[in-house]
Amino acid sequence: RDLGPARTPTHPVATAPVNGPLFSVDGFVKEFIHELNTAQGVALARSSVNDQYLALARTVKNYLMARWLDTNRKTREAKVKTVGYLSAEYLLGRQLGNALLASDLNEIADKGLELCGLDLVTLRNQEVEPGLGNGGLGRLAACFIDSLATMNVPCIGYGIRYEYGIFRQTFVDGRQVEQPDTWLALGSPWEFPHPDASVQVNFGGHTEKYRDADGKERTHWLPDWNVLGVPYNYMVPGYLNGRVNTLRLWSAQATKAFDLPTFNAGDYAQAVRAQTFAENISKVLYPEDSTPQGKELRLQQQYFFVACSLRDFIDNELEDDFDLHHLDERIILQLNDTHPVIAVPELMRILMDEKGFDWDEAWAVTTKCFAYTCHTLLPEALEVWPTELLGRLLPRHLEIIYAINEQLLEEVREAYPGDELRARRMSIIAEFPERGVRMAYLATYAATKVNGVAALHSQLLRDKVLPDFSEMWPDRFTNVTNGVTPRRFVKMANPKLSELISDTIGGGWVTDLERLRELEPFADDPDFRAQFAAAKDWNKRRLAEVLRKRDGIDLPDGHLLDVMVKRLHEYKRQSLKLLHVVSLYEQVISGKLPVDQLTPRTVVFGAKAAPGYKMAKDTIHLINRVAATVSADPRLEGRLKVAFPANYNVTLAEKLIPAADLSEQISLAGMEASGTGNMKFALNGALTIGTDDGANVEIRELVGDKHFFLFGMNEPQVAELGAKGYNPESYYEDNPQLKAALDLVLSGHFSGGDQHLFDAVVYNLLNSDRFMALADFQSYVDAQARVEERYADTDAWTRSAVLNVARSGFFSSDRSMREYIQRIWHTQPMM
Ligand code: B1H
Repeated sequence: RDLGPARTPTHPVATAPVNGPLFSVDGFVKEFIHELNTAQGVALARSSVNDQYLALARTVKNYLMARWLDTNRKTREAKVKTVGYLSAEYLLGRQLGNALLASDLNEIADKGLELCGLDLVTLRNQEVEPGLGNGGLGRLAACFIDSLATMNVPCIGYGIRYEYGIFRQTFVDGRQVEQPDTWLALGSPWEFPHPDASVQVNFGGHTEKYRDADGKERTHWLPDWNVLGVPYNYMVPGYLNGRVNTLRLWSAQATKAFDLPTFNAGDYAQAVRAQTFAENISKVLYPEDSTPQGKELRLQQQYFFVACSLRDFIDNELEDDFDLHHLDERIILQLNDTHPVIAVPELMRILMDEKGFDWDEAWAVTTKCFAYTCHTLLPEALEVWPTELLGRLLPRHLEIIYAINEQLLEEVREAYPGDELRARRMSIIAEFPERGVRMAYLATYAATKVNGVAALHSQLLRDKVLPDFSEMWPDRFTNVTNGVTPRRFVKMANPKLSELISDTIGGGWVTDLERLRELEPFADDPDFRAQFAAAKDWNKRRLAEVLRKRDGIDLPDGHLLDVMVKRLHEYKRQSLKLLHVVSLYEQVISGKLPVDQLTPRTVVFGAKAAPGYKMAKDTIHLINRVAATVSADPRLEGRLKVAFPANYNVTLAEKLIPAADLSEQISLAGMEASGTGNMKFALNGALTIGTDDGANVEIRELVGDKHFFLFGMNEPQVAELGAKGYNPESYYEDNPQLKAALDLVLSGHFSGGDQHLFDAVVYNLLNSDRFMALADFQSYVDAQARVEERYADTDAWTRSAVLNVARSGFFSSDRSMREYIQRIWHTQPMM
């Protein structure tokens, strides 16, 4: 974009960026009323809560603005290496609370609003969270950019500004019904659109060869359609450090508003078709978690944001005369899963076709600029784009991918002469079931580093998903265990616990989470434990209020709060949790278990199912039916309750996780790459019942076996059982407790007598049970008995909970970022 010649303002006010006069309550009130009057155009007396929220958001934004402009200027001047985080998802959660926290304005805002007769909590609750992600992968991106800003590391997060984020889940007769997520409807105060900095993105067409002035053969892409990418900038404020990084999300727009001749001819609908078509690209987030569907629009989204981002960085972030042979000195592009991997051939294309590099030069630069994170082990989650589709949409990129593959295969054949099978296995081009591009292989071949997201996952990645690559390039593979930001998920979400921690060990833990270790001795201090338990109780009461208002759900007092919140997926095994609930219930109503021996327990589920994932949706339906039946049955005397609040999201997580006693992390071993919810629970003093999977392994190692309820097969045992031949029905036949639970579902007890309503779920477990829930059932039930035993001893439970907090400091995303910086990115914090 043309910024024109540099300006040297003569008036002193113009040289210093604006800085809101917010250092006092008075200054705050002035600015807030000013925003309300001038931006919203209303008087305080006539303003709506939304007006007030928007004015408050702008007031905080104004305060951060000087720091943002300053950060940008300093980073540009320093010409340091930047992290370009490429992610199709950012599950940000609400912005206001985080911005207030990062700028230390909570107290001032609270007092200032009170003087206006307003209440900060009410205004904060007005914000609709930007749900621009599905689950863990998108939330991880949000935690990472928070940590980088807090650690003073230059980073631009690049992604898509979906007009509709993850769908809003509602239940109709217990079944999931999706509503569009209209997060922009009431105005979005956190974004800064820059239509003047739009970039063009091309699609389709064909390629041509030609000879350049030096007689070298070159290729030229002649696309046949294009769209504009409009950047929307978001602030990413560091915690109390004055740094504000940028998240740049792209929105698609038609290059031409409409086709005038067609319009003049009277065909209005036809005249605006191109516009609708273009704008579809950033219209909606694909609501698939872990199972990409391979749709054309999705490939368009992927190329769209990646092309915008590379163009933006090269043209707008680098100096005009920058020598791109040294691009790796200024950026490291982190590929958040395979979704942005089309950036690899895009950079090759730019360097060769636009900048005149020859192949080897371009490849040398490209391979230094990318690093790749894999987030899965499920084969169906590994993206393979049909060459037919890719070639139609991006003909030049497909050519480049073929050429990359030729080079790869040549290297393989040289390293392993005669091993043609190996070459075929490692080919980026798959031949079956149709010809397709294996994006994970392309990423692995092009990247400086490839990492998994927990120790076990990284090991399995090497051994099972990419064994040939890891054999050929062992040093390329590494692990960085995921983390979560302590700012949002402890300090903000759990103010009472945070206060207790800060009163006990000082406030340094918020940016140095390992300091939580200093709490260890206090696990044995009855006074500390009492305060710790009081914070948990406060969180439970707060949750009860939220669930009552939000969902009409009553949370009973004094229950063990047992929480399973995450996307609904068979491998995560919500059905196993449900079988445990049904089993407890069945034992009571059949008289096998006296009701007074039941530990009073409320089980909370939160889960969205991908709209096309039938088994997941049926499971939701069953959970809701069980919840209704169990919670209403007087024979349980209120000692067992199941609650399933709809539309689990970041906002609800911030209330649920701090209140939980028990964290359910029960995926089949070897299936959950890491998990990050597991970390949030442990840091908020919940005990985990979990399998030896993902980051659970590391949580258990750190908090200690005694303070973690392990159950189920480990990964080698799973592999062994699979190899031997798994027969789920034998577990049903051999285990009367399991049989009784499944039979109760089959009897129609939860479905008003309909004996077939849940056949799909039950017979899937009995006949196939791909994730071996029945095999782990008994072990799970036994572990739950150990949970109840510990819970009965309040002191012992609280002691374990304190130790979970004290020993989980490792799971800060600051630590994850430190590892990426040192082992993968080789970037420096500034100052
Ligand atoms: C994770 C995904 C994912 N792994 C495809 N893979 C998607 C795959 O839209 N898609 O097509 C969306 C998401 N998400 C999760 O990443 C893992 O299951 C978790 O175990 C992990 O904690 C998280 C962050 O690394």
